[in-house]
Parts: sequence; structure tokens; C-alpha cells
Amino acid sequence: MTKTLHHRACHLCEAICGLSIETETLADGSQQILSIKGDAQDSFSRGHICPKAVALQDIQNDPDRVRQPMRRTGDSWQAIGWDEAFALVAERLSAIQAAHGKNAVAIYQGNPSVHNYGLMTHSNYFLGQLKTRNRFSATSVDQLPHHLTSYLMYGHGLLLPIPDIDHTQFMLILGGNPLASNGSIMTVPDVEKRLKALKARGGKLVVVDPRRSETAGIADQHVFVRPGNDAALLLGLLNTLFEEGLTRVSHLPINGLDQVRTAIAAFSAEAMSERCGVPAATIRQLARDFAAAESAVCYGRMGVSTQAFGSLCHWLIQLINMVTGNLDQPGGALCTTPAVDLVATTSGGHFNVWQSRVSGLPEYGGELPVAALAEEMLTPGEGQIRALVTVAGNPVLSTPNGRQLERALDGLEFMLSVDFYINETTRYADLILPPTAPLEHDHYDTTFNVFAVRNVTRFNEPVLAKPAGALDDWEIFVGLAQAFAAKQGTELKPTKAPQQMIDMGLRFGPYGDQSEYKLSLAALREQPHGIDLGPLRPNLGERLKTASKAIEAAPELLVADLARFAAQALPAEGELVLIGRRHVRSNNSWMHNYHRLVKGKPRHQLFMHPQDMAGRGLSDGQRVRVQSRVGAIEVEVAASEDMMPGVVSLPHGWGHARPGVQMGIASAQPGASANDLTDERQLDAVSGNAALNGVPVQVEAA
Ligand SMILES: Nc1nc2c(c(=O)[nH]1)N[C@H]1C(S)=C(S)[C@@H](COP(=O)(O)OP(=O)(O)OC[C@H]3O[C@@H](n4cnc5c(=O)[nH]c(N)nc54)[C@H](O)[C@@H]3O)O[C@H]1N2
Ligand SMILES: Nc1nc2c(c(=O)[nH]1)N[C@H]1C(S)=C(S)[C@@H](COP(=O)(O)OP(=O)(O)OC[C@H]3O[C@@H](n4cnc5c(=O)[nH]c(N)nc54)[C@H](O)[C@@H]3O)O[C@H]1N2
Ligand code: SF4
Ligand SMILES: [Mo]
Repeated sequence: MTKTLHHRACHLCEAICGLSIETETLADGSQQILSIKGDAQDSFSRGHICPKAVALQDIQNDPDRVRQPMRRTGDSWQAIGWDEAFALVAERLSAIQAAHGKNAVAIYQGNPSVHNYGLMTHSNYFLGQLKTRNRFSATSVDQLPHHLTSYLMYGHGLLLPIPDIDHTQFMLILGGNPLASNGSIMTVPDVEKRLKALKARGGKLVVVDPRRSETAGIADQHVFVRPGNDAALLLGLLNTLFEEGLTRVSHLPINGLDQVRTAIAAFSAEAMSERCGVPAATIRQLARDFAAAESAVCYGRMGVSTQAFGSLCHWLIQLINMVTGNLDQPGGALCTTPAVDLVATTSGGHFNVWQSRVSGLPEYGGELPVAALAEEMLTPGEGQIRALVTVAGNPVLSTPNGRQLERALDGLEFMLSVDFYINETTRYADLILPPTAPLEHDHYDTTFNVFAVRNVTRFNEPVLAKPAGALDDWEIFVGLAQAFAAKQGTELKPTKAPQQMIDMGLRFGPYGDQSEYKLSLAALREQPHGIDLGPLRPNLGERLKTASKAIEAAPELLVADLARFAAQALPAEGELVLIGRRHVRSNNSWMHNYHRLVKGKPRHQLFMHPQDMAGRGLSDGQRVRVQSRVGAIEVEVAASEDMMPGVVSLPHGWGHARPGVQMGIASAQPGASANDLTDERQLDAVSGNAALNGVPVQVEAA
């Protein structure tokens, strides 16, 4: 019996905390996890950990986790071999594409893809061969407006300015709750400590949220806003900055700022107040405080991207940072200089080069908005989707109008899921190909180092041995690619292993062979606690990828959206709208099958202000029926003074009690899916991102 201490980054959320995992190897060679703790020596997370990381052992040991390829016939699943499975996929997808065209096969990639570097390097080795325009992902129920705005303004969708949280003196957060989410598009382990440090050095934290969230609870100021109307608040803010002469000249080359000034001249704080529900005096004061601070940063996340004016919001946020001189400045918003630099090595992207067949929604970077997925399956005609490949995703619980998507999945001719659970989505698959569990493969963060509040890098070896016959995600894609190419009679370019790709990325990157750091995979292997490459530094000027090599402050598409904004009706009197919510013990839809995370107080309820409950004769804990345009659910209501009156909040990712789901603990949990209420027609019109927040609903006793 030997004990080993491993160091490993947690991949479950964007905070990428360093963990210390102790394992024991028994005489028969089998391994077990003895403990999972925060790694105090980790250069970035300094020992921080949350309850989800401890559940990594539950993922490992879960008897419901699928461990070999499974084929479904009717309601029953049989294990089959890998080669047989690969051949079946090649055969079925080739036949469907031969009969109905390339676009008859669709792809959906879910969130864990970006936390798994083998999926990042190799999923396209197979999926690219399908040459379909029907590609979808979780991006369009999440951060698409961030990418589109950066693409339009800075020339690359990944040039995302990150809040310099450790050095700022004023942080304005809209629609983010990092105390629950641990931060997003702001990789920031131990965010609570860092926000408290901001306050301790005399800085100020302001949170704008229709719910007094956990983060709002530690802020100096919390401002309620009508869901979906942050653009009004941001316009009032920007207008005040211009009107009161609170702007500063930026060191960056900028085109179109005068045009912005003219375009927003009519949107004064006074004119915007009623729409967003924030007093004009508060908007003006926020602008003055922001401009007066030694350094300041405006940061918006989920709450402001998954709403009807998501792109407008993210544009305005960039502008507010820019005109106050805080863009590309310490203490403001800065882009990272990542060790593996995806911005330098990829093109900026493309937008609206083609559109979805039924609703004409624009592609971004080769993906269509997922709100269109079901209609593309259900609407007959040339180009109709007849087969689907899902990778690390659960769109039935994650995308708007999940019930409609279920009906669509039921009608497919073939479906493949690369996933290790039979859940609400994958139960419709004809074939499930399960990868190794997270701790059975190595780890490098290709994505979240790019979004981190410091420049950091880290490579980790597998913690546990790979079981005999198991394949990593990337190996599954190599197997699929080979079988598909063989079936098509096409030649497949040889590929390198993910590790070799990272080694090359490191060596050709900013800290590589040409630098004093000489980073390589071998160098990272010697530093399992990670390497700190210093604070974020101004670099945007040299990283811009626009044709003009200047920031485009007034992209036509976004300026034009102001007219759509101005034309909307004011919120109806007495209207009730739904927003989402996250909890630190939950992770989207897929971590409810572990007892240690679901025990204790229930967390699935609909939060409602007592005043709104009284008006409907509802009492705390009662079962209610929530109805939207697309559907209805039943759930328990919980009274909460933290809600803005007129707003109810429900976390997404629940509602596992559906037939055929093979996740014993999750299925026994109460709760319903928020996405049985969200509306596939409610979108940010510019990007096609789903507007999951601000959904009109009616609530009554069940
Ligand atoms: N109403 C509402 N809806 C939302 C949101 C909201 O706030 N409100 N949030 C949205 C956001 S931000 C996101 S990102 C999406 C998430 O949406 P999805 O990505 O579609 O859903 P997840 O719940 O992350 O499901 C992840 C799936 O990946 C599998 N998986 C986990 N790890 C791996 C792995 O390493 N390899 C493979 N192959 N599979 C793996 C899990 O078993 C699970 O089936 O949901 C969105 N939906
Ligand atoms: N514990 C946990 N951590 C997670 C996840 C998880 O599911 N659980 N998911 C991960 C993923 S995929 C993501 S993308 C990130 C998301 O990370 P965050 O963006 O921090 O997401 P949320 O915690 O949902 O916070 C969104 C906030 O927006 C508010 N909000 C809703 N509508 C509006 C609105 O119209 N205007 C404004 N101003 N606010 C609004 C909500 O009340 C909520 O407090 O979290 C990641 N981390
Ligand atoms: S906050 Fe929790 S889930 Fe997120 S990386 Fe850290 S330990 Fe993992
Ligand atoms: Mo997300």
C-alpha cells in the first residue's frame, strides 16, 4: 500500500483552483482517493477550494457513470466495443449525409468542452470532417455577446478585457454573482477574499442585480435593475460621463468615438431611469463615482449577456471602461498575455457569413445560435437536421424550450453522444461513447488561462491510472475521425497528441523559446503548483486585430441596435419576469448525482418577493405553477426579500425526474427545469444569443 500526493487544477468551473489530492494504491494495483484539499502552494489559488472539488471523487466512483460504449435499442442499452461503435457512427452519418446533404448532421458542444483540453485540440479532428453548417454550442446560451463585441471592436473574439480585480479601486458588477459562480470570463480563484481586499484598500464594490445576490451582500452598494434593461442603465451612465465632462483620453488608437457620443446623446440618465427602474440620481452618481476613482472597472456577465440586449450591454461596458481611461490600464480592464496564446495563433473569427435555415439567425465563428436547434430539426424541407452529435452537453436542460427540443430529438434518425452519463439529453442517443473520468487524464487549461486575472500557466499529470480499455475524449475523436475517413475514402491528416500541441503552443508563445522564461511542457511538468507570470499588463494596442489596427468604438451593427432599443415598449404594469440563479454546490445541469452536493437545504425553489406572493395569495413553501409562452412547470416557491418585486428567480439545470434518465440521486431530487419556461424566440437580436433572463411568466397556486 503506497500513498501519493498529486497536484492538480480543478476543471469544474472557471476559477481553476489548485488541488492537493492524496491517493492510495492497494496491493492489487487498484487506487482510491483519500482526500481532496486546496493546494496552499498553488501560485494562483493559494489554497482556495469549494465543495464541488471534493465531489471529484464522487464523479470517479459514481456507479451511474457510463464506462464503456453503449448502444440503445428501444429503452434498453447494451455495451458494445469501441471499433464496432466507431464503425457504426461512420456508417450512419455517412449514409444520412449521402442521402440528405452535409447539413443534415448537426453538432452540439457543451460547456465541459472548454474545461477539457483534449476536446479543445481534437474534437474538430472528427467534427470538422462532417463539414456541416449546423454547428451549435453552449456559447449561444452564455457568452456569445462578449465574443461578438470583442470581435467587432478589437478584431478578435478572444480579446476579452478582464477586470484587474487585485488592483482596482472601483468595481461595478452587472449580472454576475462571483460569490456563487466563482467568477466567469474573469478566472479568479478565491474571489471573495479578493473583493474584500478591494474594500480593505479603500476601494468600492457596486453590484447591479435584480436580486440581492451573495455578491451584492458584500458590496458597498447594491442597485436593483429591471431584468433585461441594463442597457438603459449603461446608456444613462455613458451619457452622463460625456455630458458632465467626466471622460479621459485613452492611450489607445480609437475610431468612431464621436459617432458614439452623437448616437447616445438622447439617452440621458433621466430618460433611461423609468426603463431600468433605477433613479436618475443614482445613475448619475454611479457615473461620477466611477470617473472619480483612481482606477475603475465595469464588468458584466451572464445576467447581462443572456438578455434581449446582451450585445448592446457588452458594447456599452467596453465603452464605459474606454472613455474613463480604464481600458488597458492597471486597475481597469486588461487583456491577458497567456502562455499558449490563442489570439496570436488564430484568425479573429467571422460573423453572419451564413444564417440558420428557418429563422435566418447569424453564425458566429462557424456556430449558429442554439435557440434554433429544435426548429431546424422539426421544420421539414431541404437542409432539415436528421442526425445529431452531442459532446459534453445537456441541451434539453440548458437551452430554451427544452421540451420542444425533446420532441425534436425523439424524431431524429441517428444521435451520438460523447458523454459519461445517460441524462435528459443523452437518453435519446443511439450510441453513447464515454471518455475517461476527469482525474484519469492529464490537464492543461487552454481557455481559462486566457481569462485569468493574472498571467498563469500549469500542466498536471493524470491523478489516477487509466482503466484498461478506456479512451480519453481526444482518443475517441481520433477513433471517430479514422473510421469516418475510412468510410468516406478520404485521406486523414496525421495528428499529434494534445500534450505535443501544448508543448508547441508554449514554446512558440510569449514565454517560450524566444523569451527569458523558456517555457515548454517539460518546464511546466516540474512546477505542478503552476507558474505565475505576473499581473496583467497593458497590451491591447499591440494585440488589436482589426483591419484598421485601431479600436472600432462604433461598430455599425451595435450602433444600429440602439434604434431597436429605443423602439421597445416600457415594461407592462404588474409584469412578472423570470431570471436565473447559481449556487456554489451546483454546476449547470450535471453535478446533481452526488449526495454530498445535493444534501441539506433544497436549492431548486422559485424565489419570489413576499409582496408578489401576498398579491397572489401564496405562502412560503407552497407548490406553484409557473407558466410562460412555451410551457409550464410546478415547483415550490420560497419567499425572499432579496428579490426585486416583479421578478422571480429559478436556477437552471434541475428537473432530472424524466423517464430513462439513469442518474439515481439526481432523479430523486425535486425541482423543475427553468428551460421548460425560457423561450426560444426571446433572443438578443444582434447575436442570436438566448435571452434566458427577463422571461415573462405567470405564477399561481398549483
Ligand atoms: N435558464 C438558464 N439556462 C442556462 C443557463 C442559465 O443561467 N439559465 N446557463 C447557461 C450556461 S452559462 C451554460 S455554459 C450552459 C451549459 O449547458 P451544457 O453544456 O449543455 O450543459 P452542462 O450542464 O454543462 O452539461 C454537461 C454535460 O457534459 C458531460 N461531461 C462532463 N464532463 C465531461 C467530459 O470531460 N467529457 C465529456 N465528453 N462529457 C462531459 C456531463 O455528463 C453533461 O452531460 O447552460 C446554459 N443554460
Ligand atoms: N457554482 C456554480 N458555479 C458556476 C456555474 C454553476 O452552474 N454553478 N456555472 C459556470 C458557468 S457555465 C458560468 S457561464 C458562470 C456564470 O457566472 P455568473 O455570470 O456569475 O452567473 P450567475 O451566478 O448566474 O450570476 C448572474 C447574476 O445575474 C443576475 N441577473 C439575472 N438577470 C439579470 C439582468 O437582467 N440584469 C442584471 N444586472 N442581472 C441579472 C442574477 O440574479 C445573478 O445574480 O458560472 C460558472 N460557475
Ligand atoms: S471554485 Fe470550486 S469548482 Fe471552481 S475550480 Fe475552484 S474548487 Fe473547482
Ligand atoms: Mo456558461
